[in-house]
Order: sequence, then structure tokens, then C-alpha cells
Amino acid sequence: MASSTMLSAGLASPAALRENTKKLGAAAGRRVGEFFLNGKCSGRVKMAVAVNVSRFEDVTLAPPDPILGVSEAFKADTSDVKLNLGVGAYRTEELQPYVLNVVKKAEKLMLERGENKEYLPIEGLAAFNKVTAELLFGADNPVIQLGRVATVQSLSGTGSLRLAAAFIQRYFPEAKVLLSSPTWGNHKNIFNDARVPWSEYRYYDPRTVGLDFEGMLEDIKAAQDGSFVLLHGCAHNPTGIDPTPEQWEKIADVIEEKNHIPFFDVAYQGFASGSLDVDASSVRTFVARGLELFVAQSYSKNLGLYAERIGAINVVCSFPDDATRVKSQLKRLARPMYSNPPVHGARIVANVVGDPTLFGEWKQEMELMAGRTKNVRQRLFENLSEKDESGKDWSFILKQIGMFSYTGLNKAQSENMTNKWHVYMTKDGRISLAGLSLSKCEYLADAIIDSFYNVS
Ligand code: KET
Repeated sequence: MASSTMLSAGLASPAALRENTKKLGAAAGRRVGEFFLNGKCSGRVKMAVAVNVSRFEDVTLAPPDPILGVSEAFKADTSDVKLNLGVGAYRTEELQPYVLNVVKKAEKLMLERGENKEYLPIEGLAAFNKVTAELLFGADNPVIQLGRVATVQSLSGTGSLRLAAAFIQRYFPEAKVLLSSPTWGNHKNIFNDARVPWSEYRYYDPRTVGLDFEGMLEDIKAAQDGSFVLLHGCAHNPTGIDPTPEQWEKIADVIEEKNHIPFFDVAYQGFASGSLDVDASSVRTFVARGLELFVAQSYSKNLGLYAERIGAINVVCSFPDDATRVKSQLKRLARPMYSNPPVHGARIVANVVGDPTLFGEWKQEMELMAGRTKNVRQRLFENLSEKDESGKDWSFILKQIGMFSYTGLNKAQSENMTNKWHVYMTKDGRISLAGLSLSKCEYLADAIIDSFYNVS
């Protein structure tokens, strides 16, 4: 009987039902609870009641993520000309995801060894932490030899940034973070969620399609002393524009003068130039000056370990004692967040970076990936230049580096790329060249020219 009453309640209007439920009140609630406990009620009725008296009705629908949501939209498109240039993920010339050969080799070794799946320590796999810091700073860097770096394995670049943001919130509650304008969209989410205030410094100059270096320095100078300055170690996302080595020195001058703390996000080491060392030189410049700094690292792109969620947060401190204490606090923050990191990706990195043969092979494969991306960049530039009768200079595409090109297309033009041409990309005009093939460049050039000239 009780179940049929509840079922008919399920057919009433939501408002009437809510009213009814309120009236039922605690006593009725208890009755229902008892009823379930007695096991006389079917799961279906339980569902009906639970849904109709939902406590989630005030939860609004979140918009799709500006980057990862693009992949979802791409999947839903049935067109056979569709192209996914949204997320920064490397694809082969056949536009297939790519698992590096060195990764397959490392995994084979791991399987043969029959390693167990026990929890890692909170700070992660020791062999990984060792090689990841060495890869970043250089194995012979005094900061490593003196034990001045706190390295904690975390959930790829994003998780490492988030852990550091939690640390900043706890230990530097007055500090602000400065982000480049524009920057990778998730930076803002990360610091918002960690309750760390941020503001922007000028970075991209649309008039020159280059770096607004003077604006950048001015804004970093004008910020309150002791701010965290988030810098893209290489291959700035989304603009593909990096400071020159001389400019990095000047940025370091201002940061030092203002007692700011540099915070590098290194998500593309090896992907910008094809060389791991060249791409780490910005970070190493700052370290060589004896500065304290943060570096978040990711192996999503350079080792293609996107879904393994492998990366690290490194904090370079003035003294080894500081590093010990900082590390202990990072662990303390990680423990209630996710307890300890996953082991699989950490073992892959430890095997590849720690083995001279595999390390050599990795470098070759990375050059291959960076090289294919560069070839596509060149072809796209040529196609655009040939097709564009206005004589517009598209050479900015060649000057940008890394996975992306920042095309200058505005929101409406980017939407036209998707709606008319089935080219999926972020609405800020960014396209991932790592997801493009030589054979699709011409089609893409047509789409860009149409969107650029026919949509305002
Ligand atoms: N930093 C930057 C600058 C960055 O571009 C990404 C990823 C990350 C950190 C984090 O990656 P992770 O996989 O957490 O190590 N960017 C690409 C993917 C994404 O948005 O998550 C992208 O921009 O397409």
C-alpha cells in the first residue's frame, strides 16, 4: 500500500510534491526510512521519492569546459570532414592518438618485472621524483646536489598546480598570483578554487601579434611586492609566443627587484624546440640566480601520458631545511585531497628518463613529434599565403612555437570554423597544430580564410 501511495505521489506536479513532502515532515521521513529498513519497498519507489524531493534542484547546469568540452562536441559531430584542433594532444599524420615506442618498451619491462600495486608514499615514487627534478634543472644543478628542491609527484600538471595553489593559500594568504593575459584557461579555475586571488599582466599584443614585453614588465613591476608570477616555461599556451633568453633575464631582474616568487608551469618541455634542455633554460636561468621558485611539471604532452596523470611540483628553496619542511607540508595538503598519486605513469617516466638507451630513444621520438608539428605549421602558412589574395602577412604562424597556433580569429569567426567547417577549436582562436595533418592543411586554410574575411 505504502509503495503505491508513493508511486502516485511521483505523478503529482513537482511543486505539489514538494509541498506534500514538506508536510510529510520528519515523521513521514522516519516512516519511509523504517519502511526501507524493513525491506518491503522496491528500489524503484525509493528512486521516485529521492528524485522528486531532490536537494539538487538549485544546482545549475555547468557550461562545457572551454577546452575539454570541445572534444565532447567533436565526438558528437557525424561529419566525415570534421577536425579536432581543440585540445592540445599529439596525433599522427593519420590523425590517430600516438603511444610513444619508449612508453611501450617501458611498460613491457614493468610487466616482466611483475611489480605490485601497493600505495605509493604521499610524495610519490622516489625514482620518479629524482629523475623528474634532474630532467628539469639538470642533474648537475647545485640546487639538486644541495638538497634544496622539494619535489612531490602529483596528478600531472593540473594537480601539481592545484597542490601548489593550496600551499600558497595556506602559507601566503596575503599573496596574489599574476597570470599572463591571455593564459591557459584552467589557471584561473585552479587559483579560484584554491581561493588565491589573481590578476593579469599584459603579455600578448594583437597589433604586433607578438609579446608586449614592455607592458609585461610594467605590470609585474606595479604588482604588490612578494606576488607569485606565473610564467609558462616554454611554448606559451595559447599564444605560442615565448620571451627570448635576453628577455627572460630582464623578467628575472624585475621579479628579483620586487621580491616576487616565480611560478613556472612547464607542460611542454621538449615540445617547443624539440630539445629538453633548451626548453628548460628559462627555469634554469632563474634557478642560476639563486631565486626561490615553484615549477609544475607535466608528462602529458612530451611523453604522451595524458591519461596517466603524471607530473610533479618542485619548490626550489634557499636551504635544504626549508625544502624538507616545504615537502612535509605539500604532503600534508595532498593526503586529504587525493592521498597519494598513481604509480603507473611514474614508473614509465622513471624507466624512460632513468635508462640511457630509452632516454635517447625518447629524445628522438620527441624530435619527431615536434618536427611533424613544425611541418604542419609550415604547410598551413604556405596554404594560407597562397590562397589569401589580400596579401595579408600570415608569417606570425611560423613565429609561434609549440603545439598551438593563435590564429587571431575572434569568437564569432571561431564559431564559424566549427559550425560551417566542422573544425573544432577553442573560441579564443587557438588551434592545436599537433592535431592537424599535412593533408588537411589546405581544407583548414580555406576554413580560416572564409571565417576571417566573411565573418566579423
Ligand atoms: N599547463 C598548461 C600551460 C597546459 O596547457 C596544460 C594542458 C596543463 C598545464 C595541464 O596538463 P596536464 O594534463 O594536467 O598535465 N593543456 C591542454 C589540455 C587541457 O586543457 O587540460 C590544452 O590546453 O589543450
